[in-house]
Amino acid sequence: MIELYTHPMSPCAQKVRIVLAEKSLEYQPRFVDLANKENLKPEYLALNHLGVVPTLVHNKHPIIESSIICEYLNDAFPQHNLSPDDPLERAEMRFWMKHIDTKLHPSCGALQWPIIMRPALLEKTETERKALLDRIPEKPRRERQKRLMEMGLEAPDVIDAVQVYRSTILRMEQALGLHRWIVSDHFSLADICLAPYFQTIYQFGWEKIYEDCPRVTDWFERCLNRDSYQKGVSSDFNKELLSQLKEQGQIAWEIIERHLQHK
Ligand SMILES: N[C@@H](CCC(=O)N[C@@H](CS)C(=O)NCC(=O)O)C(=O)O
Repeated sequence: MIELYTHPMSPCAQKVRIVLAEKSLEYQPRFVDLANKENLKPEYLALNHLGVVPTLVHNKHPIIESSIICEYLNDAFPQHNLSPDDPLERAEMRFWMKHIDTKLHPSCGALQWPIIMRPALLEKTETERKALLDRIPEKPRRERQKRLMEMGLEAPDVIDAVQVYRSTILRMEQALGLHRWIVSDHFSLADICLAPYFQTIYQFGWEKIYEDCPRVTDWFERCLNRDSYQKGVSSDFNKELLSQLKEQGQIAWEIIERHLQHK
């Protein structure tokens, strides 16, 4: 029995959903309302003390941290292996996964959160907002959300985020010149863990950020066309939602473009 605590727009939850689909595993999705901070309720914190999605529950054991969940699923369900046999390639895959967790993920949050989550919090009173944000368990995340709450896309975090995205894209372009997928000619967890961060670009219509990188363009097209991506990610984005996100993305693009030029 597998349960996944998830949110449709969470890139870390999307990675896990792609792995589940690659492995043809059935699971029970449990929606966590992040905009209303359901992730900070005691019953959720009892499962995941960091108060974030995703959380996988397998045979009643909660497993947290998206990259660890992806590796866990790959180990527990060995059919259709998503990790290279070669130790060097496996190390390279883990390097990408670490880069994603420590750098690309917070960057994606800085770009996406002001557009997706901030509006719901703005509807609350200042006291309610403060009370909710004060409950975020980890200090760096708490402080960052407060900055993003106050300044939106003008927060300093957003400048760094755009630069991290851009340098990641350039490194991917190099890697994809050497092999068909990120770490070898085989699709791996490195591709799975990167792809959702390009969903953010795609849903907001920010593809200009990699328009000079033909290999990255082709790589994302190939990810997008996989059944696992369609099932794990695209199925949550209907036409209406996509056109609403594109509209919001267009407004934000002006700021992103300005940050791209920031050296
Ligand atoms: N390192 C964690 C990061 C998880 C994370 O930041 N999740 C976000 C959604 S993508 C979340 O739950 N945010 C809720 C919040 O910040 O209040 C992982 O990879 O699982």
